[in-house]
Amino acid sequence: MTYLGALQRSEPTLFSDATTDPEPAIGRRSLRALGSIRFFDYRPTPADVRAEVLEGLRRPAKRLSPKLFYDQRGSQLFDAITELPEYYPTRTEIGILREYGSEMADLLGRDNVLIELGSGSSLKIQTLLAALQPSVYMPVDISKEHLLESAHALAERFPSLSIRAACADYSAPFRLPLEPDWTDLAAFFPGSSIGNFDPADARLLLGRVADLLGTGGRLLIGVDLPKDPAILDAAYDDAQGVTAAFNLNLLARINRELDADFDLAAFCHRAFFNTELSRVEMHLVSLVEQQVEVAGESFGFRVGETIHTENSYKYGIDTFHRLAGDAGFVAEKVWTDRQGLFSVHCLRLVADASAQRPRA
Ligand code: AVJ
Repeated sequence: MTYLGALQRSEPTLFSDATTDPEPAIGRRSLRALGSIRFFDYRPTPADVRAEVLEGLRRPAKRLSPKLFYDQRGSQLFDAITELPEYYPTRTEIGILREYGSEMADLLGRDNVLIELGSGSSLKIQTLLAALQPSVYMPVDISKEHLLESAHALAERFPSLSIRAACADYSAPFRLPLEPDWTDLAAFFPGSSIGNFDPADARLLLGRVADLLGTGGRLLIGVDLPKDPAILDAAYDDAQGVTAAFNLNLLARINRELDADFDLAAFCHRAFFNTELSRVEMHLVSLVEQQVEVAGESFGFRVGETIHTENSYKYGIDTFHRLAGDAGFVAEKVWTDRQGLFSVHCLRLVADASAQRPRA
């Protein structure tokens, strides 16, 4: 198996083990009528998910990766979060994309292969597609059903768009269904999903994106800015309890998929801004002393003990530029909203980053 990197484009048989689903089972719409969607499945296996969950729960400070939020239900709950009055990032970023879209397209280049990491519902890209006119749009997301549904909805709105959807976990080295002769690549990484990685892992991920793009490649990336902790606390602990349901769904998912017996009523959602580390943390707090069985293994919880489920780092503009610089990117332009809540950066890869960086 070859991962993202220099070898990738010169190895034609690379993706022969991907499954291309000719007619995904969502509704009765015919693929042929929708133009071109191809689907590639590089999802983590159930065994991978089990191993990762058990590893996280065995730690003295229990943790679970935020990528585990996004099963079908979790993706729906996330979409509901993006519409909450308290959750400013989505609407703020979309406002920035609407306002400066044509300028962004000028910098990113047109008629290229546009890769979106964490595409979710592919709503944001729709504000840019008319300006960007990519030759291929490649959404990458870990949530299979969500990715398929979004690709179909997009194909209906943009019938001439060529779509290659890849279901993959980009938090580790990952593959993409690229063709050897595709040389003009650009990447879009919205939503401040980069904030889910701690800075060292964020550097590694940006480095993998750099390897993929090659010198001269452009990355358009959304980054949430540090701000009044009261705004952040509300954004991650909304009055309607949607974020709490999103966090607790992680336990419901583990119950469903890993034969576990988490009692959802025995845990509660906690979110707060950690000023020192400039990150919002989300935890699930055990309300009682309890034992939980997961895939045949027993885990003890003390009263008040937590499972750390998410970090969402907030980077000032200069701090983010230094981080991206470590992966070989230079800042071409940064846009923010008028209130200074959120930023969108256009970065350009100045040199062959793989030559400069130590390999992970
Ligand atoms: C998907 C990483 C952008 O960190 O704001 C929203 C996820 N978690 N509410 C974020 C999330 C709780 C979100 N990102």
